[in-house]
Amino acid sequence: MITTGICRAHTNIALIKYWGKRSEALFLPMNSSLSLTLDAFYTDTKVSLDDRLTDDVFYLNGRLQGAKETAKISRFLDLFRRTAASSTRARIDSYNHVPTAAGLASSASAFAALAGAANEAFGLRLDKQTLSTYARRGSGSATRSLYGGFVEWHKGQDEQSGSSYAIPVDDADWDIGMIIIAVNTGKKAISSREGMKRTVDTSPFYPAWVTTAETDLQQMKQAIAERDFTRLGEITESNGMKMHGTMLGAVPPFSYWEPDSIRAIQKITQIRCNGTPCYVTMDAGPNVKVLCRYSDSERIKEELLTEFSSQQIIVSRPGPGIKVLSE
Ligand code: 2P0
Repeated sequence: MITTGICRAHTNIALIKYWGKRSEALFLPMNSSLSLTLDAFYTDTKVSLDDRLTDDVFYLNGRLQGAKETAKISRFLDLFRRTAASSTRARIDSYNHVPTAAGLASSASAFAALAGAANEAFGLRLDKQTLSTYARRGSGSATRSLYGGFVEWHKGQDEQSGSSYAIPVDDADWDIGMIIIAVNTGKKAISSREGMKRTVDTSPFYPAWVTTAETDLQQMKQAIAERDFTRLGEITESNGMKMHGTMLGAVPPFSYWEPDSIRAIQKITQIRCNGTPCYVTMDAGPNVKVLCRYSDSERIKEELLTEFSSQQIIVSRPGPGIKVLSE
């Protein structure tokens, strides 16, 4: 017998960053974070439970994946198998609609879509908040992809896995946009997992990051409630810069920035000085994301075209939360 579940999840970009774990095993973060889900990038995943299978089988964009990739997915599905008291193996078919040219990590949408599809296939009927705690165990940022618009991921208490979940903050339907400037889409030398661990373990700036991230989060939630775009942008830019600052204090120090990242930041600063509000944020890689009013996005893109090619610039509106699909 085959039982299936299909789910779509969109990726998200953090405006208050998640940087550092207090439990690596449970993916419990040191600080709460807040993101914007994006419409332009998503993953569709189908989980087919098949009692004839002796192992999980994982296809990504139509290609059969190797032992290492499949083991990661199997470990994740084990969480669902445990809850469902099932030992049935699955075939997983996943399609990433994230242009490789965007240089965005797809782990957020990937694990959120897989969690949604597994929830359906195993017939668990877990609510979204609970499901976000499962998605978290695949990749921290996936926690936030359960919901659309602005989403908060609560750090939770102590070692209590169930207390670290996502909640929707605002559906972001008030002229919000994001522009991705793809500076370099190659694989990075230091994974975010490794980078955050080194920062937590060695950077003297890290305690200041944890303290100020909480204040930034409270102020950002107030700015969102008041629909104060300028304040939202200012906090976004400042929080992202602080996260990157912690890495310069690590031993040995490291940075994800490249010369073109700085060129993009300077261009955005110039556009802002000329009167169009737009603010930069960067993740564990060299690509630059720009928070802007969606109504300004084409104008900003025009200006960026003086420095970057049109393939390097992708504009997105806010996106929705996970959606169960049918065949
Ligand atoms: C974020 N990043 O909040 C932060 C900002 C990168 C910089 O979440 O180890 O792939 O799987 O939990 O979620 C990227 O790290 O890390 C990330 P794991 P993840 O979006």
